[in-house]
Amino acid sequence: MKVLIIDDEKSIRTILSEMVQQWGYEVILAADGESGWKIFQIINEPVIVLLDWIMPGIDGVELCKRIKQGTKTSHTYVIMLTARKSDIEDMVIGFDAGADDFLTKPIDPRELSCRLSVGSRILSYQYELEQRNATLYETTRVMENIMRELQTVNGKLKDLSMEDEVTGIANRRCLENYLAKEWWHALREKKIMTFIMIDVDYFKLYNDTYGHLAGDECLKKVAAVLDHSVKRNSDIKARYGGEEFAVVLYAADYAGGQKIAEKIRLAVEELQIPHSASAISSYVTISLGVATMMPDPDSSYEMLIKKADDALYRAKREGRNRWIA
Ligand code: GH3
Ligand code: MG
Ligand code: MG
Ligand code: MG
Repeated sequence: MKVLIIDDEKSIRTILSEMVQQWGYEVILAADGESGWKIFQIINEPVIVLLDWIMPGIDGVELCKRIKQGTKTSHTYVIMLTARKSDIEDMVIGFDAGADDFLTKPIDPRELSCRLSVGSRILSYQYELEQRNATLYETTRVMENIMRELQTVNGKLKDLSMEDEVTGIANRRCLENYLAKEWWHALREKKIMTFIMIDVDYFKLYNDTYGHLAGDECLKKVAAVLDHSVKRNSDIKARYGGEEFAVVLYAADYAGGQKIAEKIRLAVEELQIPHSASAISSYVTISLGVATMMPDPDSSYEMLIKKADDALYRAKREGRNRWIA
């Protein structure tokens, strides 16, 4: 631990310095307030300042104020040295200036030793606390950065998600991926692709009557029907958007596609989800458009989707709760 002794009297500096050094402290001497202040400013570690009260130029109280207003306050323990028998008023002035402790001249070595120990103890404690705080601060920064990274990653993962959040079946992105891959697969293997576009009938009225949450529940039930009705791994069932779903069958023939469409239509009807506002039934129903294509180099799956969409439109026009192929 460093001890900075600032006193204008050479004899006192000498006596203090000898004692303090003998107890294992590292001593730095200053002969007046001005040089004491200069030296203090370049010390960058915990230091106990033995500070004479009465000095020409900058006196002890003034210097104490400067020291304690700086940023190194917690690294600095100031013991004021006063020549007078310590009177309360002086003490108040000194403590107001930021002094941590007092010693009255002539200085008793035993008292000085004790007070230095106290100062040293407090400084070490404060220093350690500060180091821990700095570590804590650093850790917090790191944690904050990690949290930010995690959020970005989460966002990216969400963007990459292949699942529809409401119904749990495949989402539009997943369907597009499937089509992009399986279209070429079917082209190579000369297999038929069947696309079934599905739309809930009068679903706006359903929401208006039962509320949006009930609407979501209804969509989950319809999705579950698709999930149960289409089982082959080479097929896919997906939420296409809003209240529209799509089923793609790989290598199903024309009749097979229609059979699945009817199976799905019937299964939804048989759920008997009440729909009092529907113009065609007292239950929720769906309309389906079925399209079939054998991929060739001049066609694309977009054409298949368009065909299914057109068929769905006709199913709607022709009365809903039906499939058109
Ligand atoms: P149509 O028989 O002609 O299909 O009539 P429709 O009312 O079903 O069709 P429209 O396209 O007018 O309305 C679709 C409704 O689906 C409107 C929208 O509020 C609702 N919808 C879309 N996505 C969701 C969803 O995720 N949850 C709920 N609850 N409703 C949805
Ligand atoms: Mg003096
Ligand atoms: Mg629709
Ligand atoms: Mg609809």
